Amino acid sequence: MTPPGRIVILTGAGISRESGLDTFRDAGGVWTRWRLEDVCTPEGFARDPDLVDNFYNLRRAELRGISPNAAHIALAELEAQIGCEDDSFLLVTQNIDDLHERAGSQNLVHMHGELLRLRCTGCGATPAWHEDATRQTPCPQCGQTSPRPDVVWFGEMPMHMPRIEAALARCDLFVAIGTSATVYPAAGFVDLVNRIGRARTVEINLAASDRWDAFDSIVSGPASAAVPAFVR
Ligand code: BJW
Repeated sequence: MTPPGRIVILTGAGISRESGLDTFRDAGGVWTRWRLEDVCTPEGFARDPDLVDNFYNLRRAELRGISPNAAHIALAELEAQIGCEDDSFLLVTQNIDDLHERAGSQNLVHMHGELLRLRCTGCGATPAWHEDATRQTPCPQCGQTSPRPDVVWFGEMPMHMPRIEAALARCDLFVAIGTSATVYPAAGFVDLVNRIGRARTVEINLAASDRWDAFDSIVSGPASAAVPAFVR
């Protein structure tokens, strides 16, 4: 691909599907096995923190023994090829897994947080965390035992929004990969670009998302084939 200028890539659970992680809303997805009200809201955490710890411990365990796929690698190669000074290439992921990092991506933001970090509700530190967490897990910074997953639940503000919105407003190409576009604000990024930006917009997905008609073009197919073909 001839670099078209500034690029913002948005990824969702579909990009990690072929690495072995379930999506949320497809058949057999995470929300068919867990009630999101129980494990993905501040209210659910207040009601039963042990259940939420268990949910994220299982999700953390799923990361062991899996690898980035060709889609993650193609995005890391694209970043290396065009550089990322001043967010000229910004990878925004909704995913809390670390597969983009493992593929070599550097200029990325996790707007829904990171599975391999805890957040201390006492001092706010977000230490790296690869083990099972319990209610007795101490914060390495302040020693308090009040951890929560460093993830964004429904009703909470996604992370890095000013930086993301600034990049969307001035990019030349916006590509959404493997996301159902049901969860806001990410689902509305294409509208923001269409309203105040200038970018060409492309959706890459196995099946058309809820917002397919807001994009200039659609690429259908599994991410591991469609993303390398698109970026090369
Ligand atoms: C493949 C593939 C392959 C499969 N190749 N593709 C009413 C209207 C509008 C908004 C709201 C509303 N009521 C409430 C809201 C707000 C709410 C919201 O959007 N709710 C909707 C459900 C309606 N949003 C929030 O609360 C957010 N916060 C917020 O809005 O704050 C206020 C604010 C105001 C102003 C500005 C900014 C903010 C927070 C949302 C937090 C979401 N958290 C989760 C969990 C994170 C931690 C964890 O993982 O446990 O994030 S929920 C879950 O959904 C996770 C995902 O990141 C997110 C999106 O899912 P994703 O990635 O799209 O996955 P799927 O499964 O939905 O789709 C997979 C796709 O892949 C499909 O399209 C497949 O076809 C495709 N696919 N295999 C390519 N091989």
